[in-house]
Amino acid sequence: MRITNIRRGRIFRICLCLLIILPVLYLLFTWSENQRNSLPEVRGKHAALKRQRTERPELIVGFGNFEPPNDDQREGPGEYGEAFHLPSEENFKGESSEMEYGMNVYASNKIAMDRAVKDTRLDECKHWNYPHDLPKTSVIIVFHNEGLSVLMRTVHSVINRSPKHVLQEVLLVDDFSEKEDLKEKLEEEVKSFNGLVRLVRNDERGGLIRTRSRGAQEARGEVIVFLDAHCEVNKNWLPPLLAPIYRDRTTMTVPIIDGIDHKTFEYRPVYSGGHHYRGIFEWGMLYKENEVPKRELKRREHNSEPYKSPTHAGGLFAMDRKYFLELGAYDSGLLVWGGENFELSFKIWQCGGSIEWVPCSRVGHVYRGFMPYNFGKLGEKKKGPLITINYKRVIETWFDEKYKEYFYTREPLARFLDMGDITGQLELKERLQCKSFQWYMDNVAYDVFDKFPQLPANLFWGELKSVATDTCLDAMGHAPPSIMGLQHCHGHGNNQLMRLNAAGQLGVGERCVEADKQGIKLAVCRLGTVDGPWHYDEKTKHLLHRANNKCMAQNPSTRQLSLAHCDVNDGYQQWEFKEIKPKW
Ligand code: UD2
Ligand code: MN
Repeated sequence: MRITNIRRGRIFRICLCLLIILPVLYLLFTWSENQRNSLPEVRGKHAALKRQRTERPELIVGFGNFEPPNDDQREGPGEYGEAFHLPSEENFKGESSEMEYGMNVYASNKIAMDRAVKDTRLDECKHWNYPHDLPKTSVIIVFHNEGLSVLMRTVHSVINRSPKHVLQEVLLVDDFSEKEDLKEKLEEEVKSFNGLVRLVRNDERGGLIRTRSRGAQEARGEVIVFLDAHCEVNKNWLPPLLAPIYRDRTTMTVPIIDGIDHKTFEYRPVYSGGHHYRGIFEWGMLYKENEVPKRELKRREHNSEPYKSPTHAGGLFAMDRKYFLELGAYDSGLLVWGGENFELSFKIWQCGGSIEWVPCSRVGHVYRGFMPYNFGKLGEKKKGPLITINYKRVIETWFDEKYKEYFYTREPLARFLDMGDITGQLELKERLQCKSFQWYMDNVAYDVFDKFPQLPANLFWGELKSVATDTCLDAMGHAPPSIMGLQHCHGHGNNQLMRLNAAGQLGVGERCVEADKQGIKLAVCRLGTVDGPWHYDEKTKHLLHRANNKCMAQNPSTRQLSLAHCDVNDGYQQWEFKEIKPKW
């Protein structure tokens, strides 16, 4: 085809125009992006700052760049985190709200939404400069049937104590609450923040684990921070959490949790004396804390700097949003509550990330007296204790074979539970080429064994039944130290399933059965030990306390348990282990 000169000229002009217009459009676009993302102070320099995230926090002589002024003189109930006691004529109302929420919401209603709290940080924390262009953050709060004033105090504290340019939004995710207060009233509250607070609601109960994953999907910030719905963040809590993520997007950061009293809303530190603690676990997968080993502390120059931790309590942490999603969010097979903290921790460490606890970021959390909600329909579908099912999923995915046995020795019931399908989880582990659990134990959680050594094999597991009275040794639902009793045998629950191990330890859950002059007791097992005083003789059916050379006996009239001189003819000294075989 021949192209005429006129046509050639036209094509040339079009090309020329495009050559001029396209770069101009590109420049306009990037300029507006920069405007959108940047602070007034760094505008212009922003292009250079954008991906060069090498800036480190810096300890300075004066106050740090995000350090807020002192709180003005404030007066009122609960100000500065003081305990608030209801007048006695209102105690009844307070107590009934405690029954409903597991905390005194009636008292909370009288405390200002934006009250001041005690600054519980190390003094040094006031003197850090943090990078100015910290990633925009969505604070996600999932809730189910929480008290409105407690929830809103969480929101107010976040908004008042976070740098404006960093806080993308507060995202509230309602996990199918039924409480009237959490309907229109909450919506009114949300509106008053002019878009900074967003509310989304589940169409059915998802449980906290799935609801958090949904929150992460919905969030718009580069970083997500999860908080429980009954928290108050402390001064300058956010920049120190974001700084490690800014440098390395595969770091999860965890604030130090302070306690808020569930009756008086007193705000007080849980840890004292400037010691640092970190999250670990025992082999039944109960969450524990341990003083940070010197080896870890020594990696840092200053005492207020973050340090590495094997795991975390679960509720409060910050993470790069995309990284959280790349790791598959939480295993969606985990139900409602429990174990998700381990799942995420193992996944992060084994698949190349890390967890840091941040001393300069403090957040108060109301530890409730009891769990005020049930697991709804989600709980009914499953046979057996749901939390143990979650643990089983997690350890079957992340533990090596040897370590799985540690778990089943401590929690024999778990062998019988149906954990559902974990192929998706195993595939993810494969795809991300995650390291072994042995690597994690050697390099990260090496202090676990000091506190919780490997348990010797169980000789028996099940109910411990009195031959004379057909009743079973029972922890009676009391917290240790407490007296053990006898109850009719029912073969389930945490109170009657006993383990006698090859080293003579008689255990119920994580507790140990011991004996002294007062009787047979449930005690906290001595940390770092796995042995015990008991020997079971299958012939005589005696449970011998070796140190005292006496046998466990039952008083025929009072039914009380004690140690007595061993007598082969005394039926009240005879015990049988009845193995449990749950049919699930
Ligand atoms: C701890 C964690 C919690 C979570 C849990 C284990 C802290 C301080 N708290 O228990 O965050 O990791 O261990 O799973 O580390 N919720 C729902 N749907 C539900 C149940 C709860 O949205 O079905 C909400 C609830 O309103 C609250 C949050 O999830 O905002 C955590 O629940 P919690 O406060 O009862 O858990 P907690 O603190 O006993
Ligand atoms: Mn909580």
